[in-house]
Amino acid sequence: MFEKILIANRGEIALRVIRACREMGIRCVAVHSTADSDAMHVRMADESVCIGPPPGADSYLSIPAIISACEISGAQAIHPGYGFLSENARFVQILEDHGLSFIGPTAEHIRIMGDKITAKDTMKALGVPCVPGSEGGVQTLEQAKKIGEQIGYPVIIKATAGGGGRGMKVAKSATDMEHAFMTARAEGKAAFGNDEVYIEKYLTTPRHIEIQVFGDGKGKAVHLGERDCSLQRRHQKVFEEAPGPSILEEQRSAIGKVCADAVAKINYIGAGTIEFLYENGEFYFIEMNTRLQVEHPVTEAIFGVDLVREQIRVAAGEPMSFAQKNLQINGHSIEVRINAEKLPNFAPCPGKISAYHAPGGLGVRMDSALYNGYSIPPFYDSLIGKLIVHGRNRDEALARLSRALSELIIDGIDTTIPLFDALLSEQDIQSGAYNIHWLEHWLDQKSN
Ligand code: MV4
Repeated sequence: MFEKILIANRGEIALRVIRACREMGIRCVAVHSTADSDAMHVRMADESVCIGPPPGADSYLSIPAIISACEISGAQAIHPGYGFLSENARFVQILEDHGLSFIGPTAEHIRIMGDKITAKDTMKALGVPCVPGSEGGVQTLEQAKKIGEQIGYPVIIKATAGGGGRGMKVAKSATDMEHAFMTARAEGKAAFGNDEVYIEKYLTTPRHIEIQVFGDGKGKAVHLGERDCSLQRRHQKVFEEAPGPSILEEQRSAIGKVCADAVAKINYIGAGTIEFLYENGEFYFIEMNTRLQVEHPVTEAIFGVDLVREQIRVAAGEPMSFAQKNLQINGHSIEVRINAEKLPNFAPCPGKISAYHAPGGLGVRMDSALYNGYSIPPFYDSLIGKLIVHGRNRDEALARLSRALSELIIDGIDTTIPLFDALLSEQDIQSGAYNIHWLEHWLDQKSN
């Protein structure tokens, strides 16, 4: 097992990794920018290294700075958290070439899943159901129009280097195709330096259901059910739950087995998420994320496993501590993301925390790096905490969420907390009747 791990991240996810390390008797090194000298992850780690000025590009995204911090501190492995370098194949390749361990998948797997066409081709060949669409990339407008006729409108044109909603354009009919095709290509070129696009049937009212998978890198893999992450605003998740309110046990085990078998076959190592659109009882693969996700705690809650501990174990060459037959769902879990943002426009709202009180009690987990008197710097993501609740069933989880929100105090800045009080009083949220468009429609209605 590793003796010392460097955490190439900040905020709540850095604390999450430090906590797993501590329980495993592993020492941990925090890295931080000059804007984060007072951050909780620096205080909580065993040691820390300053890696550069405030902008992410010069600190948490700086490969030389992070590798230097590894050498200075003698860390043998790096946990990337989410965001920053977590899905950077070039970074992982450099670590592999220098004998440092990356706590995550191989550079090759990150590369495959980072290109959405290659990801889809790979998953399709492994028997994962995909959205009907083009075979690979589409080079010309003529080809695009032909595919539009074949699969039927509406269609969506997606940049292969995109993902997370960037470089996507919907064409409602053949008339829209030229504009949508050209715009998606131009956005792909501008944002990612890659103008290759592919086309899919546009699903109008799906849910976003993602399957958590975990592999040992040696041909064994399991699934840990699904999360419903349909409640999003501008491709940012706001509220996530597990299990999905619309998913039946037979469907869960069927799609879960397909996903586990697929990642087992490619010797995938560590945590991964296979994203699907789910409509009329069918799953359609869209993307795979090769990292630990923000919303992983809802899966941890219902399965009673520590996903970060397992990531560290398999990265060190140890076996996973569970097999599929040991994984049973217990109850229901919901996460809400607390952002330093001002409603109704979700404008980033950094500043000084004048009072902080975290909720507690049975079935409540608050993952946050906040403390009383902390100043949230303006340079990074606005996520400042995740409130995760667990109950024996969905109604109990909802009641517990409402109770926990009533205990939570974050003063001095604006946050998304009031959004959740409002959401919890909505019948559709109470019954679980929502899709990927529900939140934006609801926010639109509220503002008019
Ligand atoms: C789609 C789609 C409908 N049909 N693909 C958005 C982000 C990226 N991960 C994929 N996305 C979508 N792909 C087809 N064929 C609708 C979306 C989409 C969406 C997906 C998940 C959660 C929220 C969303 C909001 C708008 C559009």
